[in-house]
This record gives sequence, C-alpha cells and structure tokens, in this order.
Amino acid sequence: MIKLYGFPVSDYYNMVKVALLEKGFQFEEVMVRPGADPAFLAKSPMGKIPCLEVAEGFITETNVILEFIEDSSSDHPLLPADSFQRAKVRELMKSAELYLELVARQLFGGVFFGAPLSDELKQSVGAQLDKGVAALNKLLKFKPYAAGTELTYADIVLYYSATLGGMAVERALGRKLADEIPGLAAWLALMDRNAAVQKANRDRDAALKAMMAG
Ligand SMILES: N[C@@H](CCC(=O)N[C@@H](CS)C(=O)NCC(=O)O)C(=O)O
Repeated sequence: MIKLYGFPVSDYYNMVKVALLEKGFQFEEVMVRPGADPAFLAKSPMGKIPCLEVAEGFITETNVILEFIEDSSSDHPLLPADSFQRAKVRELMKSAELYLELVARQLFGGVFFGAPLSDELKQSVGAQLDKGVAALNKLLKFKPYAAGTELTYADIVLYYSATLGGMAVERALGRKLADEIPGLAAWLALMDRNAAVQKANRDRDAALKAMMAG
C-alpha cells in the first residue's frame, strides 16, 4: 500500500494528503518529523516531508508527488484535459508556492517557534508579499475554484499556503490575506466544506493539540 511519510501539521504534507483523499487512494500515514536521520534521508534525500512510498520506491517534492498522483489515476481528474488550462493550473500552483508559501515561510521561525523576527525581515517579507499578492490577484479566478469551475491542484496548494502562510502573515505583519485578495474568504469557506480538507484539518488539529500537550 502507498505510504505517506510526514507530519499532519505540515502544510506541504496536507497538500499531498488531501490530493490522495480526494482521488480516493488507499494509503497509510507514517508519522515522521523532517530531519537528518540517515534512515529517513535514504527515503527523502533532503530530509523533508512529505515523502511518498509506492511499490517502485520513494518520491519527494510536493509538486512532483501531486503530478505522480494525477498520472497514477484517471479517476476524478484534478487537472483539466486541455493543455493550456493544465498549464494555467500549474502556473497557479507554482505561484502560490513561490510567492505566497515560501514568502510567508520566512516568518514561521519567528511566529511558530519563537525565533527573533527582525524589522528588516518583516519589511523584506512584506515587500515580497506585495508582489506575490499582486501576481496571484492577476491569476486567480475563484469561479468558484482557484483556476475556474473545477477543483484542481491549484486549490489544494493555495489552500494550505494561504491558511498556514496567512496565519504567519497576520501574526507577524498584521496583514490579512483576505483583505488583499478579493474572493479569498468565500473560496476558503468553500474549501473548508471539502470532505478531504476537513479530514486533513481534523488530523492536523489533533496533532497540534497533542504537540501542545506533550
Ligand atoms: N520543496 C519541498 C518543501 C517541503 C517542506 O519544506 N517541508 C517542510 C515541512 S512543512 C520540511 O520538511 N522542513 C524541514 C526542512 O526544510 O529541513 C516540497 O515541495 O515538498
């Protein structure tokens, strides 16, 4: 059976988990924290999560895993059939990751793990965010989904980038993504009703609770 290695608090892990759930794959979750444990590095060369194990071996890098999931099952496609529209979905996936998730991620140490958050860092992230948000506003459709009328991987990547990233941005910079991205709030509410997202979020919240308690 497919195994998903990682930790349910991770936004990248949840992108893959939601895709597997949404496509109806059977899989087992293996709890592992990212790091330099040689046994894990043998599976995930950078020690990052998520990592997917299939019959043939291991796959890392979320966007690559998502493409693999799509290539592995034609049921319930999460990419459009038309090649231009597929590219537009991939453009949104990449933009959400590069210009929102990875920008906000620079704040995670300060916001979630008590590292120093310098004014310089906040200013730099704020300026990167201005550009990222402007770019996303040009690409997002919200009709009602991120790339158009159907749920795609762009929704899944954007959802976890905008929720965890949005939390860090709000706490560190006092900026609410929903105030800057028209349509985001209604779309987040739509995504919150998705059964796969609900399952991943329930597991995430339980893992967070256990982390806080222990
Ligand atoms: N490029 C990786 C990024 C994944 C990633 O950053 N995962 C985090 C957890 S959310 C991680 O493993 N961090 C540990 C590290 O960066 O060493 C992907 O697309 O899967």
